[in-house]
Amino acid sequence: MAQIRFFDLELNIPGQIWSPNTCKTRFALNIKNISYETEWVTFSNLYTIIPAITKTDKKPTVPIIVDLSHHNKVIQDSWDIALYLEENFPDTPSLFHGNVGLHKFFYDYCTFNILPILFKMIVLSIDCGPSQAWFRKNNEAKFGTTLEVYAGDSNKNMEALKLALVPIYHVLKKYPFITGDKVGWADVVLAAHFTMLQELRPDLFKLVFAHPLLSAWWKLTYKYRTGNVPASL
Ligand SMILES: N[C@@H](CCC(=O)N[C@@H](CS)C(=O)NCC(=O)O)C(=O)O
Repeated sequence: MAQIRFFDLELNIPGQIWSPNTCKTRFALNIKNISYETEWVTFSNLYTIIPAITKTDKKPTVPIIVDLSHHNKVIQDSWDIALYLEENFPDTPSLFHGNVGLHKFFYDYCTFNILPILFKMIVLSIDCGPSQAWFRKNNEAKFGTTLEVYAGDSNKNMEALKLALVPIYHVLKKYPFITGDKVGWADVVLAAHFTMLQELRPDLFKLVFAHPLLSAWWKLTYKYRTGNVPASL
């Protein structure tokens, strides 16, 4: 039996791994070699499925996990899940390597400086089937404008992304991983965000990952993103 039940978000392609927040939990579980089973929810049904499990009045979001190996404990939010896994699975590879504050800083850096640009790049490519009208209405209310206006100018988005990636290139010039010599939470965060771009705008992903430092790092993180070692290794 799996140790963890993990709730992920499905668009219109069953089993497509794309969501930047749920990928953080998926990749963290992969790094830690913790076994898990995936339950898929959609933008429409997460509002009924998730509160029935979390039993809180917190806004329903994914990821959540149910820890089947620790009395079905339920945790919501990718950051809280990472902290929980680190504390409750101490014999597995570390996500933070003793520097949790630094990882929180990088997590926030990406959340505020990289994810919003990537979201603009993909927002018009999200196909969530029956939830499409809900997705548009919900996000247009959140952004206070149409999705088309929010998406903005693609050249400007690309320039902004290049600028936001500068400190990351500086790290990757010296170290194989963002975390340093070992993979860690910082790599999880960036890989999760770029998985969204790869799945929803592969053309833009190709352009960004033409950079040799990023493409070398992407190959190194393959097994943590997929839970597999590539056949060529
Ligand atoms: N801070 C949360 C954010 C979770 C989040 O916003 N998840 C999105 C999916 S990527 C979601 O559940 N959205 C549902 C909605 O906005 O209604 C985390 O890191 O887990």
